[in-house]
Amino acid sequence: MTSINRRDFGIAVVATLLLPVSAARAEDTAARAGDVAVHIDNFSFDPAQLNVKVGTTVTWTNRDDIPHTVVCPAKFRSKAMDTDGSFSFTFTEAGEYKYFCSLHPHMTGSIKVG
Ligand SMILES: [Cu+2]
Repeated sequence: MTSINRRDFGIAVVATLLLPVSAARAEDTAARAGDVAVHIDNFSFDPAQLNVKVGTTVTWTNRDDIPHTVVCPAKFRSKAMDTDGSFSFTFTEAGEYKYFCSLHPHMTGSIKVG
């Protein structure tokens, strides 16, 4: 009896803990003021084009198993990011920011800030 109750309680706790995590993942790619994610996957930026508001922080995360960088000349430059490595930049000025991977220059993306 006691063990069954304890098991039910355990499942309820796990379910409660999982809920906020899956909700956060669903919003991962949505444009949120202050925090936007770009994933690097299969030699491309996803999304490659983004519109964000001034003050937004964009975080790039490398999901490939080889290193990539994020470079916007005279604006920002990441170090080589290994798998699951990330780089963040906060856009404080309006404009169009074109960037690329310095290791694979055919990988390009752009962010419009306004
Ligand atoms: Cu690259």
